[in-house]
Amino acid sequence: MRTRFRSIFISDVHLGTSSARADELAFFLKRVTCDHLYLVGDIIDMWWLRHRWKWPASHSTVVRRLLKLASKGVNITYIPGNHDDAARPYAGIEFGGVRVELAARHETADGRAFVVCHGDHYDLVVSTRPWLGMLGSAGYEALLRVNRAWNAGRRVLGLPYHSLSRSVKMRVKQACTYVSRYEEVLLAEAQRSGCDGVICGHIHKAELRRIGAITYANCGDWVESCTALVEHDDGRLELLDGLDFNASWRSLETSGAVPSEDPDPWTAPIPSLPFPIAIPMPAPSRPSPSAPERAPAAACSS
Ligand SMILES: [Mn+2]
Repeated sequence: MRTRFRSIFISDVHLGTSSARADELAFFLKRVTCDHLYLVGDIIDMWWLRHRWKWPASHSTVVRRLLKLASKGVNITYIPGNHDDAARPYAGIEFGGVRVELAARHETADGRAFVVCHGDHYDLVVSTRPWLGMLGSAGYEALLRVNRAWNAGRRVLGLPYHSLSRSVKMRVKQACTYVSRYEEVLLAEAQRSGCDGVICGHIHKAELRRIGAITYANCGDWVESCTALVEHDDGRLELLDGLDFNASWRSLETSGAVPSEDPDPWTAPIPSLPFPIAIPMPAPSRPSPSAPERAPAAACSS
């Protein structure tokens, strides 16, 4: 049993960093289905992987569940971002049902056209000193690390999750002007290309807003806020809080209202084998007592 959408857009997962909320995303991916799934960049953080390899099992689970959706007929479009730019040369190629594109054009069920792109190309247009160059840098990683410690403390006290890094970021005035400039530039881009809107990621700030005739949608991220942009069957777009979505699924499953998912066949514990394993073995052939003894090797050398 899965929640159905027409399309799902996810960005900025940053697999390969300890900040990726891969457990939550894996849980989410197992409970949704759709016709179109767009991975809107920065899915795998190749920048970070170059420095420090961090790949817990949950990160593989995310990749596997994506491939599983592809095998079930979901059209997956992967638009690499700046952190997974190493995948950009593969644009136009399909791997395991996942099509790589630099940007895409998505038409909603109600006939609106959207430009789908990661959005990092507009960094330079937006600012001469791109504040978001920090994303992926040690500074941002440190902020996320503080955020994890902060939330571990809150969990102990029984308090809900609160993104410290997000509130710090949003208080920085420079960041605020950056975000609004970024949105403006992408809106202008959508208008210029004759589309009804733009769907992007990159700045880790989920948004769904209509400005004039143009819609600006940002998928957010799965390192802090865990958000996904979804399109319903009637073409209506909605910003989904992944943590809320997962929480309602968890309560349905624990209450027994829906059958709880089987454990992943790949991650489920391997059943123990009966030991000793009963494999029929041929009887060992023994030399007959009449056979002559082989001469010792030393005797041959003379
Ligand atoms: Mn990015």
